[in-house]
Amino acid sequence: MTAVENPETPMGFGRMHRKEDVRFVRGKGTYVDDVALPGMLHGAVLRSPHAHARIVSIDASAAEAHPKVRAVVTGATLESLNLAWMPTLSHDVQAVLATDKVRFQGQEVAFVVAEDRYAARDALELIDVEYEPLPAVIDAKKSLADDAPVIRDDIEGRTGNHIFDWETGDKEHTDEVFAAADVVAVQDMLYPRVHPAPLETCGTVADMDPVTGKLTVWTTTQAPHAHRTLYALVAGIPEHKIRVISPDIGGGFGNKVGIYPGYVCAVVGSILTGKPVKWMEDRSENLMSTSFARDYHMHGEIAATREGRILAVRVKVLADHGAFNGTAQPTKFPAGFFGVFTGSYDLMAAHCEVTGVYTNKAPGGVAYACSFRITEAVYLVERLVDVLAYDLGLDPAELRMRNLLRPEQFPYESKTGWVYDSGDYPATLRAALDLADYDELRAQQARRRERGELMGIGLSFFTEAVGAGPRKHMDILGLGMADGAELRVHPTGKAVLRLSCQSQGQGHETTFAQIVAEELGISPDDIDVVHGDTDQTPFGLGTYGSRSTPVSGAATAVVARKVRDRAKIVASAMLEVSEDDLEWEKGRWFVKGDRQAGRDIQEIALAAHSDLELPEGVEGHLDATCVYNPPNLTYPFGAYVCVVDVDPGTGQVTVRSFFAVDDCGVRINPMIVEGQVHGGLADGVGMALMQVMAFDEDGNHLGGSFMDYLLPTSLECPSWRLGETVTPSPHHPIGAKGVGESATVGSPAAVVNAVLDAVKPLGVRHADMPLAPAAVWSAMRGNPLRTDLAIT
Ligand code: MCN
Ligand code: CUN
Repeated sequence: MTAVENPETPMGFGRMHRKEDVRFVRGKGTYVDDVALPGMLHGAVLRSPHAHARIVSIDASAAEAHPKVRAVVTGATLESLNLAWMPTLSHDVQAVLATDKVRFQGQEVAFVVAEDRYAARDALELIDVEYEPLPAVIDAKKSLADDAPVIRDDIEGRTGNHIFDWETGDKEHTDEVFAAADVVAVQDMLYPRVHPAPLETCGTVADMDPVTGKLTVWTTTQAPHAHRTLYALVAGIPEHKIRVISPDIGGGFGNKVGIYPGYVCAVVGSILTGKPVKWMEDRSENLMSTSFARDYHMHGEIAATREGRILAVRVKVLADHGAFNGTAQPTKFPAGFFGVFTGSYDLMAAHCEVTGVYTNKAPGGVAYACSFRITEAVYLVERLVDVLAYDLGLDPAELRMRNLLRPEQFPYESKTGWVYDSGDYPATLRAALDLADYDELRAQQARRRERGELMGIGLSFFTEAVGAGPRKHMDILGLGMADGAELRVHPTGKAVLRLSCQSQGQGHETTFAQIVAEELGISPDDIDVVHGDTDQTPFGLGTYGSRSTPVSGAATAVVARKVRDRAKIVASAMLEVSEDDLEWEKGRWFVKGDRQAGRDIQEIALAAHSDLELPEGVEGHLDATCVYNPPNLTYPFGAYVCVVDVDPGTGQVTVRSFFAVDDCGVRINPMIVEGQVHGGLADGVGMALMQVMAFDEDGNHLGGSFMDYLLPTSLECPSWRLGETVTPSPHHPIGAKGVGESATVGSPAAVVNAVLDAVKPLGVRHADMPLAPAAVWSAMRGNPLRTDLAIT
């Protein structure tokens, strides 16, 4: 890790300690669970023990009779309030509390509101639910069988588990290119179901004021405004009577984008009792029932010439969406951003088909530091390139170098219609190979192989698409993807910036202040960033798909520039010169040719609040607002090299070193960017080597605790070695691209490629994640495992 070179606050971009850490390192953050209101009650959720069962009856009378219980909410209660079903962010509907059937293990069946958390939990035991178990569909591959039980029989006319077919690219042309190609490499691969597992689980404190009719909801959400709109639409509460507050968040990683039944139940509990109600899930509940990611069964094919010129990629995907997530993203793109599966290469043709299916698992396919399916897309193409290298007997670095997009091709429209904004890919790959001393690593590998040691070197090159974004790509609830920013400079030159995005640990209070500092020359220490409160911030769709810098960051730069323009008018009045005679240098306007004659931003701010006479039609004060509607996504990219050692006896993988060169355009705070990359690389090691949400045949969830669902720790991670290249985004006001999910997206393929490179002498061409010792050991013996069903 690079040390913080400049601990002093920079007047703009550069390394600086995170402002929010002053409270975090002292344990002074305020999380949802820290919210305590007078008279507050506590909720607990009763969950289904079955993956698939008909509900015969629910008898809550004993629970209701518990002296500390204030209310028991069931699906029937919700039906009477017209709240039994809620829309998911992906245009499907989910039962808030099951009424007819339970459709995954852990599904919400009833909600108890009691005087304390313990009583609420105890009372759950008193609810008598009679179930009639049904066969469960766990394997996506079996969900389409004629005799598979229909999971979503609540949807009229539904006779099977097939949800959608989606395709992109030119099938005919792709097939032609494949038919004429010298070489076609084919590989089936699974990106198993994983869970974001943030440190803080999900929860809500709901407070419906019976007098004013105002509902205040403290909740763990990455998108407070989207949640408010959804509450308004579903519950019929006027939007101005809802305040969603997302206080400090202990990690989101996509887990806190959606709305969960527990949130709605807390709101209903507060409406029914007239008291504030807190619901906080525990770890097992979080792991069992909240948003999952991946679960993509991919069949990939790559066509090339004998010399290693890649011509085309063809893909078929079976996407397991669990029980309630009809589409991963908007109806336009039911496979999310999987369309970027052409990766970073100059292809002639590409085509993919995705089939989505329901299974008896928690709603899946949403998010985990993923940019909505780009993780799967990058993994697929980066594995295919390695498989091709294996078949052709070529060095994977050389094969990538020959086929990467060239700088003069940007802006580049991919064969599936994505317009990559900027990049110099060969330079970034070269930087990573140099950083890793690639040739020396290969020489060392050859020496070790002679000694019977299994050392592997794995590469990946990824292109991300972040900053949703134009409606062409994405919308939620029919809303666009513009985000607002408001900037107010106080009379003494201190400022407050209000944003619609929400930090879950990314350091927004620091970096967004740095953007204003860069534009206006006000110290970041003098700028407060307000977010996470719908009453205090402008509308916008929040933080996911690494969109804060691409969208809210752009809004921040634009709003600061508007303030600068206003400051110019004030300065011209102060200096009694024409605006045309003024020139800006960071923090002040001065008279061209006379640097002494100028006014700094603090003087201007004071004057703007005084009785200074301004030109006709110009208002006083120094404020501005901006709604930024991004013209395109931003496309960060990077090249990763991973080095592993595999124990020939046990299949245990040790990640010896990892070299990562990321290009996210202009870096606002390089220290924070590096932190984001470190976290994402750890995620990648976790997914490649140990994380999987497995199920047994009956749909029992086998990952309900961190004893079973394994997360990487510092012991499994090497000391990351980072490099950078900087290719600004041409359409972003400060040239920045998002970076929050880059390393999670890009690194799993590098780790898997490294492990497979290590066991290549044994003839292993592919094995599925997670490459836990049993999986590697089995692959080494020619007997690959189906990891999502076999490993716990
Ligand atoms: N940044 C920068 N220069 C750039 C790009 C980004 O200094 N060129 C800074 C940003 O200003 C911000 C941070 O890096 O402080 C991440 O920025 P960005 O890439 O815009 O991503 P978001 O802020 O929108 O964060 C979302 C992204 C997502 S979608 C997931 S999932 C994820 C991630 O961020 N979840 C995280 N990183 C996380 N980090 C932490 N600690 N916790 C999570 O839950
Ligand atoms: Cu895809 S996880 Mo992040 O977008 O919140």
